[in-house]
Amino acid sequence: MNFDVEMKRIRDAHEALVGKKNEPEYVNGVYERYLNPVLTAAHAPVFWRYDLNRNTNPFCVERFGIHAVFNSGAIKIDDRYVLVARVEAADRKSFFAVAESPNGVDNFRFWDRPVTMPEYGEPATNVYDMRVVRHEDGWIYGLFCVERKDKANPGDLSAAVASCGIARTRDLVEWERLPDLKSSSQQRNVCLHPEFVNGKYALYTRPQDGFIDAGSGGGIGWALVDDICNAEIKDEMIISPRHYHTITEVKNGEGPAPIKTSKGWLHLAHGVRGCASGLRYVLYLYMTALDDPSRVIAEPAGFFIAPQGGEYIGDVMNVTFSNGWIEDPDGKVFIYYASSDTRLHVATSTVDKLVDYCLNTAPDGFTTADTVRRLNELIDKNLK
Ligand code: M1P
Repeated sequence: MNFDVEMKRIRDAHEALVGKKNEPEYVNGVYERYLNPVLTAAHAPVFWRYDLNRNTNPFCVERFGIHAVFNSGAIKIDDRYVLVARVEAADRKSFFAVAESPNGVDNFRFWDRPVTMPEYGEPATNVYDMRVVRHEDGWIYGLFCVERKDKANPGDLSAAVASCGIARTRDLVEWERLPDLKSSSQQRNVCLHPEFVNGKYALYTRPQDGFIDAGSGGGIGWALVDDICNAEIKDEMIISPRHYHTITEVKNGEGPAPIKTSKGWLHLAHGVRGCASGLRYVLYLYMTALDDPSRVIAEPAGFFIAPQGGEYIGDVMNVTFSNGWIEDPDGKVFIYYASSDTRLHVATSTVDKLVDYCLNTAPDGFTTADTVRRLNELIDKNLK
């Protein structure tokens, strides 16, 4: 093996992948799905994976394995589309890394170094799924899941505790870690509302009894906190509940911070149901009132985005998940969603289309009879 030839092959392949133009693939009237994932494990820089010194790596062996790049926070900084991705190393530890693109659909390049997130309290075993929010207080916040071993069950090596880590930054490089969210239950999928509500910080929460099971946690919650530097949930109410025989039967969770529109706050969330092949994660939209972001005003039945084709396949099958979207000043929306905990995709839409979808798609009637009634209503209208 010639070291230079092999290293050139690796670099050329990486450059071809990162520089590949992306095209919209599937149009359903609401959004366009793009053909290529925007981030994968293979997008990780060559110098993260290889020792580039021929003396210490004579066989050109990968020295650091990157397994997956998926659930990403998203934010527009100047003209750049910036993602704070969940990168999972071969050792199953996730960390955050920033990647940016000039157009939001391709050419995403990682910054040279991953995020070095300061610890709070007992060091986390794993961190992931950051919701990045530009808050009206002037800071950019990152709220993310912090996973630690459940010390109450020392014999069960899969027993873990999930809580919400909170950090803030001005540049996505230097992060100030704030105390983890205090909550009487475990928490995952917590997201900060971008504006103050009644002078307080507002959180979308997801209370859960166990690390995996939502249990008595009834759905997506809402809580106001006085001080983000010492955030504690005192009162929590469920605003997007789970329902029997729907896409949210097992659990659900808020995605990125909602987008403010003239007709209400637009939300993206995930719903989970169980089936013979395991859990199925799909994405759905709902809207809340402008004057009260905790009051649901529209919740279309069913899923908005679900796995299709190769998206079904990956480390954790049958999963679509999103914790990042970006709204352009002209109303175009870039929805970053991951498939099967393996790779990250983009779909594009507009605020107008997403609001139209929410306000003109009937809610779930919870019975077959109601579904057939809704279908007949449309048929009647069209055949009249
Ligand atoms: O594996 C699917 C997803 O599972 C979790 O989501 P939830 O808390 O709703 O079950 C998260 O670990 C998420 O990262 C993951 O994509």
